[in-house]
Amino acid sequence: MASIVVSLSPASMADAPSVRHHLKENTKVKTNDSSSFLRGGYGNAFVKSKSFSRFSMVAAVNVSHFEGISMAPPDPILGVSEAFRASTNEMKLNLGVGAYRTEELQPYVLNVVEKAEMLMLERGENKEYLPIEGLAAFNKVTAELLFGVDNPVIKQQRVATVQSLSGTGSLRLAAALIERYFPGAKVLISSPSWGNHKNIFNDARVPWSEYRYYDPKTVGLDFEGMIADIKAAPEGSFILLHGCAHNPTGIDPTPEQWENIADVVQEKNHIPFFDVAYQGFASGSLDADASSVRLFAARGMELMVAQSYSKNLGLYAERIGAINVVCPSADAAARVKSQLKRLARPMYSNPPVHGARIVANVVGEPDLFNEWRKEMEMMAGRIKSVRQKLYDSLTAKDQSGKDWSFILKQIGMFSYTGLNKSQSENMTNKWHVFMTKDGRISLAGLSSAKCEHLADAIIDSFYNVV
Ligand code: PLA
Repeated sequence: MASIVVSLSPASMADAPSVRHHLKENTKVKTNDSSSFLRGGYGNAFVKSKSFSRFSMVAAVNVSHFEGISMAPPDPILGVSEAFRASTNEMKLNLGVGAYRTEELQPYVLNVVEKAEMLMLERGENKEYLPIEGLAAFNKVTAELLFGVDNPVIKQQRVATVQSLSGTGSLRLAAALIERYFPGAKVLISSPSWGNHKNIFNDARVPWSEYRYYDPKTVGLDFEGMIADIKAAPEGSFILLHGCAHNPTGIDPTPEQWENIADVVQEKNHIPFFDVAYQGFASGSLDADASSVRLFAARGMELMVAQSYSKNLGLYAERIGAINVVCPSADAAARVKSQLKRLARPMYSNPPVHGARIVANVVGEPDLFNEWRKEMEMMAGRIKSVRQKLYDSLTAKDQSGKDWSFILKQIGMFSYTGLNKSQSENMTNKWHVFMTKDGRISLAGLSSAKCEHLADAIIDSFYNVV
């Protein structure tokens, strides 16, 4: 029910003592017709003003514009961190979001990042707006890091690179490009995938469907299903592929399987759309983790790649990444870039500079670059060692003979445990292991010291909860 406030301005009140007698200031008049307020585009509280001969009456609409908005559910991934922060239990462990922690379970700022920041301070750099496409030095090194400096797509200037708001913002910008220039084109997303992929395409009004990816029976890749679904997609679809360290499964195609995927994508005239959120973080090698993208580029295909520096440089909160579109010519790349800029301008105008300068310094300076590679190997190595330790603990504790070796076959910062929703809930409610409800755990948030506790929690949840 809406209410109307009728008020009189003091000046008119002075002129109209008899009216004042009947209408006190802020008299509320109730009405049922809330729809008329919405229909009429009543943007302000004071919406209607009528002049009478001796006074002017202003009717203020007191209906709330926001009261009717319902509570959104917590984000399936970032909501886990909120719940973790709210818990007071001493044993609590946050294996929800994919964020690297030290063995002491503390956030980690890379030494190279601190060094780059010192350099930036010494240079006394300013805080002027960046151009819409971002920092030129960043755009140059980020494309080179992805494709390799000597790649023909770089040499021939066929890549349109635009700095954007980390991986998510880069995907969103690409989604906007699809919506504008490929109306009706579908994006195919792996089943399962990083949960936010669907949100991004929904919000950009880009239709999507899923292709088979994970086979729970083998705890591996459903390669035949994947190929069949990519084949069955309408010609010219965008095929969203995780460049490395598939999230959430940790299962990547083999090099031969990548070749087969490229065959089908090419055959069907699809456009490969890579999400590269973990370059160098999956295997410890920047080149190995970019090999899927380079394999497609080497075939002369047009493709898109969203990049993120959240994980590999630990720049989560700096929101630094890029969208790269490989075009058939330098001219086409310039045009595509101009359109990406045109899409970015009304969305967020231009990207932040701090993270871009860090990346440009680290990737562009040989000493820092080498140090970065070592730190990345160290991070990837720590994740691999807790992966091994978790496996060892599970096999030592579980007397049933269950084969847990799938954990060792998975790549990257996550392990897809196979725990279902209620088992995952048991992990949190009983064992204080905070994780997403799809059974994914972030090994980057695990320490060696907590492996035994985690193994106990997994075994209990797996065998005692259905
Ligand atoms: N793409 C994939 C496959 C990701 O896993 C993530 C992050 C992103 C893109 C986006 O990251 P960015 O915007 O920070 O660059 N996924 C995290 C965090 C690590 C998240 O959900 O936002 C995850 O826990 O899955």
